[in-house]
Amino acid sequence: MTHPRPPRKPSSPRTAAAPAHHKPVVVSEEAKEGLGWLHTARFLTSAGKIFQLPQGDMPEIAFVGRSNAGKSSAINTLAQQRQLAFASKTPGRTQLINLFSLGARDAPDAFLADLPGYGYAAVGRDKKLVWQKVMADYLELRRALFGVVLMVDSRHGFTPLDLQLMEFIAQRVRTGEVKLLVLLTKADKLSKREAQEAVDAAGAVLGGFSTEDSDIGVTLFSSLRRIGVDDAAEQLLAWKKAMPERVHFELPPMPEGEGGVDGGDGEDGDAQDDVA
Ligand SMILES: Nc1nc2c(ncn2[C@@H]2O[C@H](COP(=O)(O)OP(=O)(O)O)[C@@H](O)[C@H]2O)c(=O)[nH]1
Ligand SMILES: [Mg+2]
Repeated sequence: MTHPRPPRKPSSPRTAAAPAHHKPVVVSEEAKEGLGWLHTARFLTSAGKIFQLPQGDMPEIAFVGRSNAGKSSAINTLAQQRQLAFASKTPGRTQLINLFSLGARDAPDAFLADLPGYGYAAVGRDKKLVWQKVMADYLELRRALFGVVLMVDSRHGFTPLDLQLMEFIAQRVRTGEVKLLVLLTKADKLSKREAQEAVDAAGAVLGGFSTEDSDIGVTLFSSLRRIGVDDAAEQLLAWKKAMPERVHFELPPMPEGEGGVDGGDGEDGDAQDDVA
């Protein structure tokens, strides 16, 4: 299998993101196509353990971020579905990885993985170690991981846990094996100047991961005001177009018992994630 060239060069962070208060009137064809693709997202399975996820060569895009960063909202906004992703409100519930399929129903072309939010204030050291293990296992086992979409609250910038996550993926990001898109979320809360500062600060962090081969993007984002949605959709479509031709894939049988929809917790998509 050949590795396709990244669609976009140079691969340094795209700091020329749309200004926070700019409402685009014209939507590019790429953004439309990207949103159309993302709209096909449908729930496939949940897994409490990485090894319960379907194996195969399906390219996967992982959504990661600190609890409350706006990850569920971003997924719902990009998929244009109100309740696709939701936060569990039940304390002590096993943290789940939710997997969604993208593309035609009979021929999915990618997975979207919603990984557990991290950094929940009430979580102690043990839970943090569990999270680290989950992330390490995920990155180890998901060989077909194609890209990571990292949600960072634009008001706070990269937190220590975000930087830790970056270290987990750094090697594969630097080689371009894993692409990275950083959404600076809740950009509607920032003034123009603060928005620019947020973009600059993120660019400075991401510069440390940028190489000739890397494919790293950053954009201001707001689910509330639809800032950066078209940008993100364009970027994800570019990823889709760069995905390798799949050799073979069949959906394996669903794991018994564990997993399944996080029933009953999904009514309030705004609830805060919990890594308990
Ligand atoms: N102002 C603003 N608030 C947002 C935005 N996106 C999410 N939120 C709020 O931030 C909180 C956490 O959002 P959620 O998507 O559940 O975050 P998650 O824990 O990362 O999945 C909720 O109260 C949301 O209403 C946004 O674009 N703008
Ligand atoms: Mg959530």
